[in-house]
Amino acid sequence: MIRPIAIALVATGLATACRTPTPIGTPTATPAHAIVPLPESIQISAGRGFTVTPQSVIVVPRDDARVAAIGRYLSQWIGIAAAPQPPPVENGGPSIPPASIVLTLGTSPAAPEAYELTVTADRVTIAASQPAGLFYGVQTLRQLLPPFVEYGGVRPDASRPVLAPAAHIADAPRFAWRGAMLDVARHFFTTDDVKRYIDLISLYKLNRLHLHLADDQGWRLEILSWPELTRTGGRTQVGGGAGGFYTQRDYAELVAYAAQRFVTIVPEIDMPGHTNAALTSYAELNCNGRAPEPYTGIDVGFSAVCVERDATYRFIDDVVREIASMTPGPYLHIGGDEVKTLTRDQYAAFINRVQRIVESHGKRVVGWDEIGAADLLPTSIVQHWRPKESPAALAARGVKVIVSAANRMYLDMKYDATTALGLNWAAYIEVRDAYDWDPAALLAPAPESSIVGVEAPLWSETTATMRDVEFLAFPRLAAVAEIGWSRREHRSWNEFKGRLAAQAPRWTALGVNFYRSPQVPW
Ligand code: TNX
Repeated sequence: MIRPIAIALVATGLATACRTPTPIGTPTATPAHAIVPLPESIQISAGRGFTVTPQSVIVVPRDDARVAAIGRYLSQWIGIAAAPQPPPVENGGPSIPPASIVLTLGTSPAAPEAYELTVTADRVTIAASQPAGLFYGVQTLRQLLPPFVEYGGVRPDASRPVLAPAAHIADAPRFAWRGAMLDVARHFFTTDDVKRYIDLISLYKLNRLHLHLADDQGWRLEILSWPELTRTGGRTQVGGGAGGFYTQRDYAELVAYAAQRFVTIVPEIDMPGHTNAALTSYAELNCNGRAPEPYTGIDVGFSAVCVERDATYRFIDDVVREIASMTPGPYLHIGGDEVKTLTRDQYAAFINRVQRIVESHGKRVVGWDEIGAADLLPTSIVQHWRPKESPAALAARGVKVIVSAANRMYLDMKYDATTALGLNWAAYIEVRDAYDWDPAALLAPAPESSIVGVEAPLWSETTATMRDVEFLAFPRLAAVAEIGWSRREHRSWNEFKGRLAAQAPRWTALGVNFYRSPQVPW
């Protein structure tokens, strides 16, 4: 039996919703709903919808802090009282007040991250077997509500009701790994910037934030046993700006913020290449024992730690140990890309040794697809990025793959030749290019189970501010989210572009600087 804690809503809207059902897949200028990513099954009915009223409560089970936190998260979008109320008890048992939003954790739906959302005139119910499922149910409900809820702290009144259409949704993701990567090394982004990115990606049910924490141009995470990494290596960025870094406390704050939104932080320390910031901080990591000058350009491939020196492996062991101890998630990304100064044997031996270091600190290796040249541990995950290297051969070896194909998923690629920001070495990627393809085709004939999921990297050579980042990420990140979550056979560009257009007022309310692609009927 549920013993509810009631969270009172301050709301007065009383209007009703009336929608006509529209089958999924029908191209339509005014979609029946604008949920991104597309749920597995959705029925919107013409009946009276749900309206938040002054009597509405968000009901969460007692004694479950995780679900209570999800209830508080939902409350911020719909104008809310802060204090939980004791359960109203009638006839000796708890009763649920009218116009409630009820979050229940049970045994069904059983699939990881799955949820079921039912909206009727007098109640909204979200059911899941894991808190993550409840969180995704809440994100879906948020998208059924009017875009103005995104301003936050809305106090609805009768002239502007907060309502959701009557609906039944049963939903679960296609892939377990639905990621975004932010390069905080080429340009530094503050903890507030990163939190904003976490907020935006989690609206679309992405669940991994890969932070590219070290590269030639900057080292961004405090390592107590090697303090010059941030003291020296943290002070630069592309173009010569001041750079910056996260203290271990900042990082813990990011990990916690992400966890509340069911996002796992995946820290990356790129090695053996892309290491000039470390090499300039510590002379002993260089084969010639001399520290190079700091680097603020955008070339790649010129740097590498000295793979023949013991100091290098002491350094890596210390760095991995400290990061592993601050990272509750199971993954540690070791980079491994674009090394032009080592032989193949040197490179493979280095990756083999680093894999064992990472494993000894209890973490699972993720690396860019070049690490396929090493003897991969069964737990290691390869991140496919180079368009010309097929990941099918890796999958045939039984390797698990994250698909980040640069010509489809790199958010730092320009939309077209006129885009002011970004690069174009892999492709121009308009919104349709980002959406209208499928990762399973890249790995065929290997089964879909070889794919852990998808991830969209955003390299920051050309992006200095969050405004820049948002312009490249939106709307393409929403396309990536749908590829990661929704079934291939349910996806169609013609239908998607209508739902994408309907995100615009939401993004405007959130202050997102998005690209108004001519392909989308905004
Ligand atoms: C390739 S993707 C890189 C990065 C660059 C990016 C720019 C990868 C593993 N390496 O170092 O920033 O291209 O698009």
